[in-house]
Amino acid sequence: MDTQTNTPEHGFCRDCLTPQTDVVRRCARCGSPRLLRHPELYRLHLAHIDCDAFYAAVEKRDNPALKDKPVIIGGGKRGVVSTACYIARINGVRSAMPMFKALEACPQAIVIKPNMEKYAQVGRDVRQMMQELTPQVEPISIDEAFLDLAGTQRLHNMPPALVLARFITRLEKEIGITASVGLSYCKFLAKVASDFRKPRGFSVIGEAEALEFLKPQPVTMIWGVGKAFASMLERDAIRTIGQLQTMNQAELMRNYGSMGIRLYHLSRGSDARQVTRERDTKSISAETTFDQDFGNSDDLVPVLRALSEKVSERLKKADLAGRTVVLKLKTADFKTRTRNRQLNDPTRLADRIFATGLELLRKEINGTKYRLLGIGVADLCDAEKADPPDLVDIQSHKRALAEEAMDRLRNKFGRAAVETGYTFGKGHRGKPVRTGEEQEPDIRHPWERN
Ligand code: TTP
Ligand code: MG
Ligand code: MG
Repeated sequence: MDTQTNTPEHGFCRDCLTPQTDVVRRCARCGSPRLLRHPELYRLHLAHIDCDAFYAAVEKRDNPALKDKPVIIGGGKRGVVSTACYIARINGVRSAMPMFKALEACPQAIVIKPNMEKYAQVGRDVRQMMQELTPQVEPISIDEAFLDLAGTQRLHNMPPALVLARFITRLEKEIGITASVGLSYCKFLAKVASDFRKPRGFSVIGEAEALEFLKPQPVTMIWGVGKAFASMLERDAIRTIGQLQTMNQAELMRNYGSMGIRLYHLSRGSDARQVTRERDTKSISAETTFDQDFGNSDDLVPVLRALSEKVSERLKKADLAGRTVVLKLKTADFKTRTRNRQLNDPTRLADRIFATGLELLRKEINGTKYRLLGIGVADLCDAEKADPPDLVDIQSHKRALAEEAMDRLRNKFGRAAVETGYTFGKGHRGKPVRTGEEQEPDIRHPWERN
């Protein structure tokens, strides 16, 4: 496939992904009119993906009888529309509209109360699929994220534009909802593009056309220009981005302070913000509820060791490390105790997590019986900053090296290949009644957080 030359007529079919080298109206292979062409199509790699009428789409997926009906998700405590499907939108229903108004506009609408847990789960499923495309995924809310696909051509054996189109077909088939894609060279225009032809849109804004594209657009298209700021600009008779393009930076700064700098750059399609991968996971932990209560170290320590290894494994997989070790215990009478200790340097090593956890645990072994034990790390950061060679504690450095060797063996031969003295033969690993997973990052809209 010739995906290197960026000739304007090159493109592909969004339904069957077949390359199109002639300017035709329909795909030669499947007949679909959904063809995508753009001179910069195979060069651009920064994308914004946003699901279409997200909550409503999930409800329609789960009840096919709703497919061709106007559906409104809302009601609940605040009595406003959370989202309306596109059929209801044709009738004038909008997000945040009071429900009585929405029903005036569209009396035949079917109103469904939001099921946040379900939407959050679908949001996580979508995000996980995104992470299979690139580690550079930055979730913005429950239904949208930025993705930087730079350098992924070799992994996927196709350019980012095609990877994205394939992703959308997978989303429709496997998750059962639709989304729109914006592809550009910067975050600002990728986001603008994804909003451009909803639903099931795929818009491309290239570098060469950015200035011309932005010229006639309203100032509200600029990130951070809300109603209040727009009316301030309106007082100065500024309505379009084109007008901002004619003003210099000093003038904009004089009139609008720090916002002036943003107006200057974004109006010219210049946005240097990088896609930063998701790092809002608060902590990574693992816990076990026993099938009987335990109070002595012989029983508790091997479990602590096994859980520390699990936490370390997850940290290593996510390329993260944590500075605070947190021990959690639940007593036989269901009281929860958490104890934590901050380390000098962030760690991702099972050995350090275990050693710190053990110090904390020793103080709690006093005849009390526990039904649950957990260990985790918080204050997460990049793995690069973790576990610097410890000049004072040579032993600990040696143990770190040994652990890395153990990891390599485990990767090669499986988890059970290497047992430490603490867990060997204790058999606790296979026995947890319930095991807690790491905390999920909060990808809800700010207004959904409490
Ligand atoms: P959006 O992506 O803003 O909207 P949407 O997915 O419903 O529609 P679009 O096709 O235009 O992207 O928000 C995602 C979800 O967040 C939405 O389905 C419901 C929720 N939401 C609210 O609860 N209240 C609101 O005011 C908005 C805008 C969204
Ligand atoms: Mg959306
Ligand atoms: Mg959204």
